[in-house]
Amino acid sequence: PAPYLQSYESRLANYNNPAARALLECIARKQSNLCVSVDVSTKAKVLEVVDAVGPSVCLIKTHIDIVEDFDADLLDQLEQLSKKHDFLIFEDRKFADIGNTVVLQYSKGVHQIASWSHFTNAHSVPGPGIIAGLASVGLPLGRGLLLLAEMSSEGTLAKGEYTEATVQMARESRGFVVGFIAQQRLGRADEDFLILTPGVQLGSAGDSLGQQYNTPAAVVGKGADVIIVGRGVYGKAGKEAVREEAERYKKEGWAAYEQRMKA
Ligand code: 5FU
Repeated sequence: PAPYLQSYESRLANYNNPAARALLECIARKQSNLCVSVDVSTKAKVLEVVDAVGPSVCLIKTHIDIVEDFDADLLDQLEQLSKKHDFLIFEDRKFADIGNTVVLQYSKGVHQIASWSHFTNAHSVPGPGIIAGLASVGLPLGRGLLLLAEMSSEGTLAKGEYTEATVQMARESRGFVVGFIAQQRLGRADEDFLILTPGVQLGSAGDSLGQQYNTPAAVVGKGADVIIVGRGVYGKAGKEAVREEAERYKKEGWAAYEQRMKA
C-alpha cells in the first residue's frame, strides 16, 4: 500500500528530518494526530489553552504575532508545557518573501521563531529561494518546513497548477520540506509527505469570513496525517470544556486514522 496508508511508526523510515521524525514518534506514542491551533491574544490565555489541551495533542500551532503581551517568558513557559505534556510546536508564520528577507524574519526580530518552533510554513509564491533561505536557518537547528499547497478558505488561488508546482518545489528540498498544509493527500502514491489539514470542525460548515470546515473523518479519509483544529477546541467556555473538546477531536482523528489503515 501507499506509504500514507501505513502506520505512523512505519513511516519513520521515510524521514531524515528530525522534526518530522519527532512528530511521527509523538503521534504514535500519544495516539494523537490532533494539532490544536491556539489563536488567542494574551499570554495567560495561550498558556491556559495549551495546558488544557496538551495531554491530547501531538502538536500546538501558534500565531505568535497575535499575542498582545508577548515576551520571552511566554516562550519559556511554552517550552515547559511542551515537555510536561509531550508535544511539538508549529508557528503558522506563512512566510512569503524573498530568501534574504525570510532568513531575517525567521531568525531575528521580536519572535526569533526558529529558536523555539519545530515547524513553520511558507507560501511557494516567491519560488524556491524562500525554501533555501529558511533552510539555511532551520536545517542546522533540526527544524522542518511545510509548504502551503492548498488553503481551506473559499476562493483560494492555491489550487491546480499552483498546487502541483508547490509539490514539485517540495520534492527538490526533501531534507527540509517535510510536507504540506493541504486539504488532501498530495504527491505520487510512492511518495511520503506529511499532510497537515486546517479547516476542521465538528458541527459547523464555516465562518462568515470564508473559512470552510470538514470533519476529522472526512479530512483523514482524504489523506490528512494531522488535523488542525482552532475554534472548535479553544472556543469552548472554560478550561475543562476545552480539555474535553480536545479529547473528543483526538479520539475522532485517531479513529479516522485506524479506519484509513483498514482500507
Ligand atoms: F493554511 C491555513 C489554511 O488553509 N486554513 C487555516 O484555517 C491555515 N489556517 C489556520 O488554521 C488559521 O490561520 C487558523 O489559525 C487555523 C484554523 O482555525 P479555526 O478556528 O479552526 O478556523
